[in-house]
Amino acid sequence: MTNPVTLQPVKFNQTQTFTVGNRLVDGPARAVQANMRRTNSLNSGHRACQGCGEALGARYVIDAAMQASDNRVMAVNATGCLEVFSTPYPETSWQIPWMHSLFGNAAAVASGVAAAARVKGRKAVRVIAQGGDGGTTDIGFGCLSGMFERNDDVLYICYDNEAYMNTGVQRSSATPPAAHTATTMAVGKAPGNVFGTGKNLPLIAVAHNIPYVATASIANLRDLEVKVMRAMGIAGARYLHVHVPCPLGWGSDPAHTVKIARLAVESGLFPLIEAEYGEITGRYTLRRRAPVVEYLKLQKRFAHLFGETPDAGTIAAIEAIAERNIRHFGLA
Ligand SMILES: Cc1ncc(C[n+]2csc(CCOP(=O)(O)OP(=O)(O)O)c2C)c(N)n1
Ligand code: SF4
Repeated sequence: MTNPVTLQPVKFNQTQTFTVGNRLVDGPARAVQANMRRTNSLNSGHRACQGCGEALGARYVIDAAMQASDNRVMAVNATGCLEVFSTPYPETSWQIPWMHSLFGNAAAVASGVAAAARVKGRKAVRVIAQGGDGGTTDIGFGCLSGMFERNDDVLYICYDNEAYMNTGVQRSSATPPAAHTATTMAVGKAPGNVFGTGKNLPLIAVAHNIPYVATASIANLRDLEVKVMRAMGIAGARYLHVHVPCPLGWGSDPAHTVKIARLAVESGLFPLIEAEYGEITGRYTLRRRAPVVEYLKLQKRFAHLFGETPDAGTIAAIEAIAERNIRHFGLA
């Protein structure tokens, strides 16, 4: 299916940033969050921590999904921070039909909701599933792979904060090498998460040859919106993996959330790519190559690398990961 959604670069010369609030362009070309008719579908009053990247990402995702579907979104949410902070019983911040699944079965529940909508003839209803990296890359992985393999008509969004944050920062298979968590070695020769473990879920999704896969970041919110809208215009299984820094789990200043996300992208550690039917079709090329250490130094989970004698070997190994991403995806 061809997809007409295009990204109009933001042209605010005075800001030189990735700002999304472009109110000066014509209505239809405006960013969703700059549109007076945005739905505010993840509304105020939720209990996310100050500076939560996941709350910011979900807000942009859900309003873009609503705009792209003429407000006909049903969402299924795995257990995790997003679910817990948005729905303290008996309240909810969601302004859409929203269902809490178990921790590991959001993809399967969403597949069932999409099938029910189809059987009922509700063709306009669009189903999304949401989960954290633990719910997606670990316990929910089998259900998600099945959803991909059956090409179920669901957009699955993984909010990747690189650990199980809701339950106290345990390691997941998306935790990066050397990062300290509650369940990685705190001291010793090589503290933090071990190298060579974990999964690259965006590439695993690409290997399922599904219609659409993309990575996105709260560092570039307009790009995130556009990818959601593209995905919503495609039928079948789609996967969006969004990088969302977590001040509590990463030990960072809440004011630095977007800065840290940007450093992850601009250093090459978190590549922004798109793929259709198993082929890489889009990549974000780096504007200014940022040093990996700038990214690491803003987070206490990497503080053990920067003692009196910095751990040059481990830092170089992390830099090599960024280098490989840049080479592999052609980002420079
Ligand atoms: C079967 C099962 N095991 C464990 C839990 C406890 N649990 C709830 S949320 C969660 C971690 C969620 O981590 P993640 O999916 O990464 O989302 P985040 O909170 O980081 O956004 C865990 C372990 C559960 N609800 N169900
Ligand atoms: S623990 Fe992290 S992901 Fe969870 S609400 Fe706080 S900042 Fe957000």
